[in-house]
Amino acid sequence: MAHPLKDDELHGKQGKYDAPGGGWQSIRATETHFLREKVPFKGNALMLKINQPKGGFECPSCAWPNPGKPGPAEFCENGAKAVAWEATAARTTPEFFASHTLTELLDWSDHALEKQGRLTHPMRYNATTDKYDPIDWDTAYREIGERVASFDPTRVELYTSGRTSNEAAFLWQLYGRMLGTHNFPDCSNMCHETTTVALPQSIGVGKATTTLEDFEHADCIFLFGQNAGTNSPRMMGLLHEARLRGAEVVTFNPLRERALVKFANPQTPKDMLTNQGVPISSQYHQVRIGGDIAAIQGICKRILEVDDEARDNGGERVIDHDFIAMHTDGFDAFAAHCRNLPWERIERHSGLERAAIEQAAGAWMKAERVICCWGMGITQHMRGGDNIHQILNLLLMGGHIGRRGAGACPVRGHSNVQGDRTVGIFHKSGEAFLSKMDESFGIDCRREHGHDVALCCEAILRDEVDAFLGMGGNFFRAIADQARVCAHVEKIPLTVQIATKLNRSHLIHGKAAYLLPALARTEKDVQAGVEQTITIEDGMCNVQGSKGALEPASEHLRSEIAIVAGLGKATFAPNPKVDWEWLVEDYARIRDKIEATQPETFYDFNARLAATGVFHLDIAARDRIWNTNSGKAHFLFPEGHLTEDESAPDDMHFQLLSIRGHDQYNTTVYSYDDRYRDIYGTRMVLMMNPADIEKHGFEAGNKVTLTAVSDDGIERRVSGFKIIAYDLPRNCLGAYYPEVNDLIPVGNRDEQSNTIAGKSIPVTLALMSTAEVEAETGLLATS
Ligand SMILES: Nc1nc2c(c(=O)[nH]1)N[C@H]1C(S)=C(S)[C@@H](COP(=O)(O)OP(=O)(O)OC[C@H]3O[C@@H](n4cnc5c(=O)[nH]c(N)nc54)[C@H](O)[C@@H]3O)O[C@H]1N2
Ligand SMILES: Nc1nc2c(c(=O)[nH]1)N[C@H]1C(S)=C(S)[C@@H](COP(=O)(O)OP(=O)(O)OC[C@H]3O[C@@H](n4cnc5c(=O)[nH]c(N)nc54)[C@H](O)[C@@H]3O)O[C@H]1N2
Ligand SMILES: [Mo]
Repeated sequence: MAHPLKDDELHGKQGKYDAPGGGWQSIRATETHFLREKVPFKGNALMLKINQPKGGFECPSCAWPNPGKPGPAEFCENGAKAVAWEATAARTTPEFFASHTLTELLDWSDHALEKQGRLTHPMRYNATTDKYDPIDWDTAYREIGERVASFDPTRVELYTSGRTSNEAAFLWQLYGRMLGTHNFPDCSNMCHETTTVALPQSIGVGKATTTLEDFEHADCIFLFGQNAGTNSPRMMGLLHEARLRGAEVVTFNPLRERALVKFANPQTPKDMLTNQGVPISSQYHQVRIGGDIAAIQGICKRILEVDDEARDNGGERVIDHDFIAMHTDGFDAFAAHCRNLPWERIERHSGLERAAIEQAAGAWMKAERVICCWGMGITQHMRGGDNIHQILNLLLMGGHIGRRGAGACPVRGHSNVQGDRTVGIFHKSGEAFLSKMDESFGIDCRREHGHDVALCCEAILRDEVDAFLGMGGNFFRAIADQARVCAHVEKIPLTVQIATKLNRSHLIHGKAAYLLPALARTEKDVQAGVEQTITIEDGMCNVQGSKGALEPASEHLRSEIAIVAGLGKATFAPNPKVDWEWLVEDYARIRDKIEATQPETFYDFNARLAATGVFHLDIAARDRIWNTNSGKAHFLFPEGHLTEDESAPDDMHFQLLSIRGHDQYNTTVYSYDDRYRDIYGTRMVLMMNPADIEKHGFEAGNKVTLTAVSDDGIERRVSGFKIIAYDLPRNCLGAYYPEVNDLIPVGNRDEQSNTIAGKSIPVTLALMSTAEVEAETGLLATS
């Protein structure tokens, strides 16, 4: 690529003097974050309890699984940040709320809000003073319960963020179903819902078919749209090991993510002595944003070419035809589609050269065991489901499902986002589960489908929501079309947020509003005199116990489970089959109920938990049992797509992707630095290809306004982003989430699953005038 800037002037550069991902900087960062939160780090017993199967707590950060035999310090830099952030010595007390109106707090940054520390008291909004006042729990339960019970249940929304335990999530959906709602917007609707919907269409199950052990046997690992170094750092150890034993790692990502280029494993003495690290990706393909369908079909085309040639010349076949014949359907149509695709189109749509795609196909053809991993770069697209189908086609062509060392590995986000869905947080639950719920609790669950995140936002926009209750998370900051949706929230009669720290969603409130502080996962949860264990399910389907180790941040905190029970008791007339207090006294009783509603999945739940502390849920596709309509795995592809020019890249607008920085957990901003991308002290940057900067008459350092391209006639723009030169494909831009969320139309989502398309945001750019920049600087100076 011809850059007007030299490589060493690029942000995120990866020249030979650059530090690898991980390494000493990672250890130093871990200590710094503990110090900042005034939590002692050296010899900290807390960190020795993390991710241990019995008696330890599960890291509240990502969903990457624990190894079979966890090391004594089984955590990563970003897990440590999450723990330090939760274990902070800082407190957001009633005195804090007494001295700030919510209007005033709205001007604070996300970082400043959460930095106040842990919430300590239940609070109720006072419209006269525009402040939160303390309230006692029983009054809060009673007032909320009475209001909620008075509404039309189809106008009540129950949001869930993925840190919630299985037990809390199960009671949460029970609460909703008793009410008569099926509106369960869930953070997965902005995340891996695409996977949950598309993967079963291909192979009959919506979860990973791999275990960690498979990674030890893989010859070739594809990484599509996933930044493991920041978002699932414990995966890096496995990739590091895979490379050292000669496996190929083939990455498709518009950005050169530092840890995927080179990584020094903090657990490996040699890496730490030299601070050199190991090259992680043996091939790095900077695919155009949204270009993965073309890239993967190109790989498949190449594989077919080689296989056809072998067939004609009596050579060794590279496609697993026996597997295809026995286990799949749709192959012939897919093969014909790929054979007919002109290379010119593949190159244009993927942004990759034919030779690069052939090289990736070469790695696949050499390998006996292939794993494909993917993250938000695949799911958060208008054609996210099609993306996933193509990844599965690539696996199915080689019979790479149900084989040791091979499989499909969606890398999930929140530590229990997968489990929340498994136990029943779902706006489209099926009859089998609902009838068991009815039977177990003597209720009558609503059968019609309810709202996911996108439908909930649209209901808010139509002023059709009477109550919004959030179990964790930061809904009003994480969603698309933020400004538009938030402008309607003041019309909602009741908003309730259950949280650990203050965030923007607590300031954007309904006419009546409550903020209820919950125990965090790192904290001891004592009920009826006994320390309780909760469970979570990681991204590879392991269900495990977690027991907090710290004293609670405040004596007034209640567990999420106790809070739902408190609300339940205050909302409903007594029901002999739902004894809320009895359930809270011993969380094993909730697990028994989970088992009763899903006996095939959770048989012997408590016994299996007690035996080993962790068990793997059965995944039929691992045994080549395909729970699809036809009983076979399916080759699926979007008919017509890529044969027309409708979505070809053009020069008129840019595609913007929104990503996480290294010092961030979703809407939680730990600091303004992103070490891996060489960006320090600010998040208001726009990553842009140097040749595009020049072509459009900008200069690095210019401040610009981004305007969304959409056909609904609504103007969406965000300003104040500083252009930085970055190594990413032409016509592609990168910026941080949630800073750009105002730009994303709520209608911009995956066609099949409704997942917000946070990685394909068509935008145009305009230079800010001097007056605009000055006005903005003035604003900053006064806030
Ligand atoms: N420390 C930390 N850990 C986290 C989180 C966090 O915020 N901080 N968040 C958690 C959550 S909820 C989630 S869902 C996960 C998210 O983890 P990731 O899935 O890694 O999420 P993103 O940061 O959004 O990064 C997506 C990656 O996809 C690439 N990408 C963007 N568009 C495309 C495309 O069109 N094609 C391809 N091939 N690649 C593309 C981006 O360059 C980026 O590297 O992490 C979880 N873990
Ligand atoms: N543009 C764009 N938008 C995106 C994304 C993107 O990549 N780009 N990513 C999407 C994705 S993948 C996701 S998952 C969503 C995230 O959406 P959410 O899950 O709603 O957001 P978080 O930022 O994870 O929520 C942080 C808050 O959770 C609360 N919290 C933390 N721990 C606990 C706990 O143990 N209990 C309770 N009750 N509360 C707790 C704290 O108060 C904290 O402020 O954002 C989505 N939005
Ligand atoms: Mo996520």
